[in-house]
Amino acid sequence: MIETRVTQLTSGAHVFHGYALDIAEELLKEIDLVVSVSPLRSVVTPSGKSMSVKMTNCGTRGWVSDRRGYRYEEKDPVTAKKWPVMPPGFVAIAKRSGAVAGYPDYEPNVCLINRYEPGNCMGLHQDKDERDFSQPIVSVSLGLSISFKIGGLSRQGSTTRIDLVHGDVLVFGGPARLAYHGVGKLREGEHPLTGKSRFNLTFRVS
Ligand code: MD3
Ligand code: FE
Repeated sequence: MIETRVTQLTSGAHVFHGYALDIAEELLKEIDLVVSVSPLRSVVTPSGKSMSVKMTNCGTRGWVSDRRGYRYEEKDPVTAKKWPVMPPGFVAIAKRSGAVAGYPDYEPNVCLINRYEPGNCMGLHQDKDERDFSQPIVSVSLGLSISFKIGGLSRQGSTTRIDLVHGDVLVFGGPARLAYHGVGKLREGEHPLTGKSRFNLTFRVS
């Protein structure tokens, strides 16, 4: 990688534009492998609403949601087996992204895979089900673009908006680790590598 354009969204939140472009096709093949073992599924929130985005996980634990709450589980409740191992391309992009953002020892144990189809969205929320907030979250966007919003530590207050495009990597550490964030509705479109969809990988230390 010869140069990386970086945009700071808020204190601790940075976009590394196109940082995963060189590995995007490998990541998409690896997503297919993970999904063939632990399929994408829709989940309900504790209040009983179904999330529009479909999701699965790989790594030593996985984020799950049902009427009982949000939590990490060692086994996939759908297959009753361990989650798939994190594929090598996932490990590579997570480590490279942590390092470029100033976290040279970053070793996430979980990757949540979200798949958006047109009309799907994710409302403003915090990621606070993990056990170590000193470690950043790395997010990789693949396929169709989406509008992303990030605010501060309270739901009220101003937000910053940016379009996330194929290959973008975001790193959220320090004060941004617990920031409110969400994405708008995925618009209709066709991406040469993903068709009518967007994938987001979020690497976490849980
Ligand atoms: C800022 N995913 O899975 S990615 C999520 O596009 C999630 O699928 C969105 O929010 C998506 O929890 C947004 C960017 C992102 C991910 C995690 C964050 C931003 C974040 C955690 C803390 C602060
Ligand atoms: Fe989130």
